[in-house]
Amino acid sequence: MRTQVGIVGAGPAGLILAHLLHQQGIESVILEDRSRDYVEHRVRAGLLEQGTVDLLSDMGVAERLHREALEHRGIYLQFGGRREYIPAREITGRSIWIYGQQEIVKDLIAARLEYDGPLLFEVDEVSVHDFDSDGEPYVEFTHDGERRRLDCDVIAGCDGFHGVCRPAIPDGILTLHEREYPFAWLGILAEVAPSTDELIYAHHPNGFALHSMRSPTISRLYLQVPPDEDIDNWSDERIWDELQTRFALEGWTLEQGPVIEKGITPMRSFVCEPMQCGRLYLAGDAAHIVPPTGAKGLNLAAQDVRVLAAALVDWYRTGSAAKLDAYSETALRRVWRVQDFSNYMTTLLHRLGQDPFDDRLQQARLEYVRRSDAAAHSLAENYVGLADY
Ligand code: RFL
Ligand code: PHB
Repeated sequence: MRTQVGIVGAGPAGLILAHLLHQQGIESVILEDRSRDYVEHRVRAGLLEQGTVDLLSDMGVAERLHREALEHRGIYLQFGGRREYIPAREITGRSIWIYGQQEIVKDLIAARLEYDGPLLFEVDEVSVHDFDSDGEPYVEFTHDGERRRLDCDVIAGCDGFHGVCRPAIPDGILTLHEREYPFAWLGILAEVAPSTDELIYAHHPNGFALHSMRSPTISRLYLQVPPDEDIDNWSDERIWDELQTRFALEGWTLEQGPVIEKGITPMRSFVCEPMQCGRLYLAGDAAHIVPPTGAKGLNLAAQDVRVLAAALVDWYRTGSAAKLDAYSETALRRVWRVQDFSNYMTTLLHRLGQDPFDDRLQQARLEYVRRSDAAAHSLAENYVGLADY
C-alpha cells in the first residue's frame, strides 16, 4: 500500500488531521489498533473551546454538534463556602461547549467512511521505519492476520500517550519533560439531570471536585483521590456522599442518580521536545499530556493537527518545507501556554496538603481571582482558549 500521509491512531488528532488533508486533496491512511466500537464509546473529554468548535464547523463535521452541544458562557469556582461565577463569555466574547469526545470521534469516522477514506481498525504490531530526513518512511502492521506495509511521504504519530511512534524516535533526540501530581481523578457518568447550568470547580478541605455534564439528562462528576486509589474502594454510595460533602452549599442540592460508568485517571503533565524527527511528526497526546483541570487535552490535539495540516498542504503545494520544519516550534508555543494554565488550575483547586505555606499561597490565589478583574480575566481567556496563539 502507498499513500501520502500515514496516520497512526484514530483518536481526535488522527481523524481531524485526515479530514483536513482530504479537504485539500491530500491522501492518507489511518491505522487504529482498537475496534471502531471501542473508540466510539471511550469516555473522555467533554469540554470544547470555541476554536475547536469553529475548526470542526469549517471542516463540515459539526452538524450534529451544533444540534446537540450545550453552550456554556462561564464557570463556577467554589471555595471557602462560596460559589463565584466567572463570566467567561462576557469577558472574552467567546463560549465553551459541552459535547463528548466520543461523539466527535463518531462524527469524524462517519465523515471519513462517507468519502471512502482508508481507515483500518484492529491493526496489530504497528511499527514505524526509515523516517529520517532522507529516508523513505513506511509503517508495518498486521491486519486480518496478514503482515502489511504502508509506504508514505510522512508519518503522523497521533497514537496517544502510550503509542509506538514517540518511542520509535532514536535516543538522544527528544527531551522529555514530566510532572506527576500526587493525586488522581475518580470520574463517574450518572443518569441524572445536571444540578447546575454550568460547570462547578470546587476546592474543599477533603479535595477537589468537578461537576460537569454530557447532556440535559447525563451528569459527569469527578473527585480528587489518592494517586494509587483502587476503584473497588469506592461504592456508588461513598462516591455520592463525598460529592455531597465537597459541593455542599446552602440553598443548593446535588441530585443523585444511577452511576453508569466509573474510572480513575492519573494526573500528569508531559511534553516531548521537539515534536518531530525527520519525516515523523507527533501530534496530540503522543507529544504531550496536560492534567484535565483546564479541559485542554483534546483542544490542544486539534490545534496541533491544524498547524500540521497547514504545513503539509504548503509542502505539497509549493515544495517548501519551511512550515513543516517549524511545526514543532509553532505547536510548542501553544503547548507550553496550555501546560502553564493546566498546572495553574490544578494547583489552584486541588488539595495539595503537605505544606501550610503552600496552602496559604493557594488561599491567596483563590482570593485574588475573587477580588481582581484582571485575575478573573486571565483565567477566563485561557479557559476559553487563546485565539491565534
Ligand atoms: P487519543 O484520543 O489517545 O487517540 C490515540 C489513538 O491512537 C490509538 N493507538 C494506536 N493505533 C495504532 N497503533 C498503535 N500502536 C496505537 N496506540 C494507540 C488509540 O487506540 C487511540 O484511538 O489521543 P489524541 O487523538 O491525541 O486525543 C487526545 C485526547 O484524547 C485527550 O487529550 C483528551 O481526552 C484529554 N481530556 C480532555 N481534553 C479536553 O480538551 N477537554 C476535556 O474536557 C478533557 N477532559 C480528558 C478529560 C482526558 C481524560 N482522561 C480519561 C485521560 C477528562 C479525562 C478524565
Ligand atoms: C468533562 O466534562 O469531562 C470535563 C470538563 C471539564 C474539565 C475536565 C473534564 O476540566
